[in-house]
Amino acid sequence: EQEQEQRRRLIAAATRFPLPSGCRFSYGTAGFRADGATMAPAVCRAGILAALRSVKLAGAAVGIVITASHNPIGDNGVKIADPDGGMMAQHWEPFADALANAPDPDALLQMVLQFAKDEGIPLGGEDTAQVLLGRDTRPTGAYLLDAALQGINAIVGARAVDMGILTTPQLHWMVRSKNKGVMASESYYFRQLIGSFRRMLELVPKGKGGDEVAKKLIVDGANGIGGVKLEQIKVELSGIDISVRNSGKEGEGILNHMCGADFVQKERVTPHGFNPEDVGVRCASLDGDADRLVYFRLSSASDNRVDLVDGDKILSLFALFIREQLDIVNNNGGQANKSLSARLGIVQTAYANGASTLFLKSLGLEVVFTPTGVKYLHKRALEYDIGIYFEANGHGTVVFSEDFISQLESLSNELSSQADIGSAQYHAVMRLLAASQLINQAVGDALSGLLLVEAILQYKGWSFQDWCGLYSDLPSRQLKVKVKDRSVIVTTDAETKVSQPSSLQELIDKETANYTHGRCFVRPSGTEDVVRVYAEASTQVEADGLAKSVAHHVERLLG
Ligand code: G16
Repeated sequence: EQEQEQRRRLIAAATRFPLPSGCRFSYGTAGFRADGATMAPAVCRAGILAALRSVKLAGAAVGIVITASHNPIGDNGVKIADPDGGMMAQHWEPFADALANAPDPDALLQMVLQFAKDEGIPLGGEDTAQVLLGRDTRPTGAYLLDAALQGINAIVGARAVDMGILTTPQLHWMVRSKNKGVMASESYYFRQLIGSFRRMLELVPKGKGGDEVAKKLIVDGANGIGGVKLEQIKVELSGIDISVRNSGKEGEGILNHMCGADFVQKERVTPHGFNPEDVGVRCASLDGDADRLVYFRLSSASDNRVDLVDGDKILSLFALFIREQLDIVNNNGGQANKSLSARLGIVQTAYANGASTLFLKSLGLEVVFTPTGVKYLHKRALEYDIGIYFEANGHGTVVFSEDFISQLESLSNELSSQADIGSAQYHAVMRLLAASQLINQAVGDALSGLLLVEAILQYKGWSFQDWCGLYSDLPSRQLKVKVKDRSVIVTTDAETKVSQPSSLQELIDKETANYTHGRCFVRPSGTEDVVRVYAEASTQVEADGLAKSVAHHVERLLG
């Protein structure tokens, strides 16, 4: 009987959201994305998938976020979070693709039954799955939430919990918390952010920070959910004076349009809502679902260019801070039982500015590369005791291994029992502990990243200029090329080389050789229907020239 009920529900859900002919979904860099109005079949099926994933993992909570992040307001998308709060395990992506593209209800039913059999997923039980859902502020969000709920409910025994309108990282945090037995509520998330930020500020050495570091910060909320949440908590963030622009309030503007982290990082100009009075003030920009963060400063009142601090420089600031705390602990301690052993690793992608990689390596840090996509970087970062990863576009976080956190806890206990709580060593341990609580362990989170940046600037007594001047970015240019079928481009070596079509790589090499410090690569986007071209060279004119000539080859070869 349960089996019949299971079949009936799957057929009903698939019938309710039929796949239009000619429609093809692909689980890309960050899940399925397309025009929001066309997304319901994929979102419903993502609901089925998430519920199956939860059943497979013995009922652990799994997450669904309905968002198209930095993309235009008309787009929407869906991504699935695994029980640890990270992205869904990649070996389920082929099934995700197949399910999303199942041509009719019957094919979908057979596919699910076969997959369940192959994977040993017991269907038909009671209370076998739970899925937490969140969505951003897009107008198609409510409609797609309903599609996701119907997908989840198509699996017998699955329970859906709508967590409301959230930033993407909040939902990832909630999934992780739920499975760790911590309260998975927004108020708990805020309490953790506010509490650990306060502790970080209490640990700023006297004489540093203080009044030397400007407390004023203007945040561009991209007219998305991040600005809304920041408005909610900013009064409780003593120690900084935040004003939010593009906060998403009625009349302030359109989501991600002429504003937000992607716009500022790519265009390097002032976002909408800023004016000459803001020249010199430290500013930050979030994207539509607040999982990206970049900083900037208006250079002058006479034009709209900005000095940009991108993900690479945020990463560099975090790396310097963490390394410094480790050095304080280990140099002061001397005795083996009072030191910390930590493998610190940095993860970047091909988009990382070459100057940032040189800077990090000059500090003696280990730097590794992965393809684009948080799902790759995060996984690689988990291989270290402390893994710091960032994409240049502002996606990133710092992950601490459980073993390292235990080391910190036992060292802090030991030092406090020996009344060493005034020591520099104890303070450094406490700073690392507070940072590990502040920065989101599940995924890159613009709000927690912003608070960690602010706390570190105060700790170091640094101005925006001090930070920006860590190294000079090599001039770079990113272009998008529309082609007939972007999937014909296949890349290798963490996307630095094209393997198919092979003639394309030869052309890129030939062009690059014409430029001093030239570097260039192309890759198909996993979130938009375009091929991306990235070029770096010793002057802006050269970087532009290199990007343009390679874009031209892509256009010519792929139509
Ligand atoms: C997503 C991913 C990022 C990736 C970006 C662009 O960001 O989470 O890791 O860098 O897409 O990817 P692509 O170049 O493949 O289009 P977001 O902010 O849109 O979720």
